Amino acid sequence: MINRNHSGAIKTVIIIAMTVLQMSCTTKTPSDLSEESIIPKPVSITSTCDYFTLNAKTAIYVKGETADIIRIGGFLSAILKPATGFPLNVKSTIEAPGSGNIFLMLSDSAETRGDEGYLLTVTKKQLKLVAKSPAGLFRGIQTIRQILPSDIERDSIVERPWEIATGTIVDYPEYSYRGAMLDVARHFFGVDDVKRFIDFLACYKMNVLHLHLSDDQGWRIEIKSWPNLTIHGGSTEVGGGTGGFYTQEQYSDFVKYASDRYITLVPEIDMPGHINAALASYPELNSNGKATELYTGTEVGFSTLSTKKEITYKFVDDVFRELATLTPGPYIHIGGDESHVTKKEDYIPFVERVQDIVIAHGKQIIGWDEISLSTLRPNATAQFWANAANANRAVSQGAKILMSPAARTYIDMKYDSTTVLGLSWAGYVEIDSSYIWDPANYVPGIGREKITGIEAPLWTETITNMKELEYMVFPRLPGLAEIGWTTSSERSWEEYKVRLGKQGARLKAMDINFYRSKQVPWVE
Ligand code: IFG
Repeated sequence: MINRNHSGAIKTVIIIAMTVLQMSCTTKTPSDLSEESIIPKPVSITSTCDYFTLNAKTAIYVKGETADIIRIGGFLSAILKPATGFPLNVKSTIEAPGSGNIFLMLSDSAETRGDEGYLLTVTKKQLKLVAKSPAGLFRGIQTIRQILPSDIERDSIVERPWEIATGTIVDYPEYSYRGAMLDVARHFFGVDDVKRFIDFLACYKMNVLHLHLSDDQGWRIEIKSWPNLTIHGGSTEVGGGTGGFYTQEQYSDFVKYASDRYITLVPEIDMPGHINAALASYPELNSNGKATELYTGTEVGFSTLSTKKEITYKFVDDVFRELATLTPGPYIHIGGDESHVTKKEDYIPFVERVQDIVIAHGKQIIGWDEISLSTLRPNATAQFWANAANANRAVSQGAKILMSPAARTYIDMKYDSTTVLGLSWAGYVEIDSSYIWDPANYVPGIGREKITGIEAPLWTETITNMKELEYMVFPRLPGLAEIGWTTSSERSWEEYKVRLGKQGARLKAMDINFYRSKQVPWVE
């Protein structure tokens, strides 16, 4: 017999227990949306403890008939088809579809914040994705991928139920510039490799690909007014391999591939240093009128354009005119790093004149943080990589900062002393090191309001192919993408490493050769 005085208390305990159980979604199928491994971590997730089932009758309805929304529907269909084997036809509609379907639509409703925000609502009857812009829909599709079983990433049919936990996700990014850089100059990577790299960025909602297109060891983009830059300057690479280059047609192909994924391409022609490939291609660019030898080593800081020769500025103008025409994005990266043999009194006016040339061709400049030695033009961005004084000088001139601290974001750094690939001049960068930091307080004086975002450079002195690239990029890239997307107060290493570990099966299904760090509880 329960003592009457206690029955009320017991009733309360039972009600609380039921509520907790309901919230923890105890059924066996994937019915707790908040338990899914989504990277970057969304702003908010509410579970309703049921599940939506994808089946052969499911269609992807898009509201309206714009090319963007049709293409995005097709993109989702192309992701879901291989492993499910379902038709997943894309259909245009003006009103909400019937039960069992996917519905994508654009809306200005308050809940889909910003250019890349989205609202994902999954009920037993429908999966609905709403965004203010096509880019927001595309970012939301990456979340849909991640709340499906990791088998969805396989490229052949997997016979299994395709269930998605129900609930609501409201999401939008912290920073507007969330990117990675691929150095295709030290070792050349072909168009298909660049496209796979773009696929990786798309999966983790990154929106910028910075291509380091020229350096001492190679010139990788065809410039029609200076053809020998690629014919000769593109003919080798670190280690003496055959190198390679992109024709302007190939470059335009992956610019479109990137823009179809709402990824902006930022091309970099590094100058006045890191320029031996150009100096080897054209004697007239050298102060002594003699072409240098092609270089296949890994030293830096030994080359410079002849800042006092007028032909240098014709070269710069021709290169950036052609590159600006090929680049729909707002930025051109002028490099500016490690110009150790350019006198400071020559470097400063050179960088100022190059900025004016890029601006004359309708683009905004980004440069490595040394460019702040010069007077920066309006809308300039300095990419912080090693020198806090340079970054502060840039900010004092009103420039914005793109955060790429080498000790945190350089994914060419070895994980630890046993890593065969990579360099270690900035220290070892294990998974925790690349995750446990906040761009907004990493450099004293560089506050949140000065920062456009974050970028993870992959330098390729020691990286020669896609499998080696994947080993260095994963699993650090997802964490860096999360730092760009998820506000720092919502991030914690202890929680993230478990969520990352759950992506192990997904990375495996995508055939990504990732480093299985012992810091992460991998679930494969
Ligand atoms: N620093 C050089 C890169 C590359 C890198 C390798 C910058 C801006 C070291 N410049 O990083 O060319 O060699 O980690």
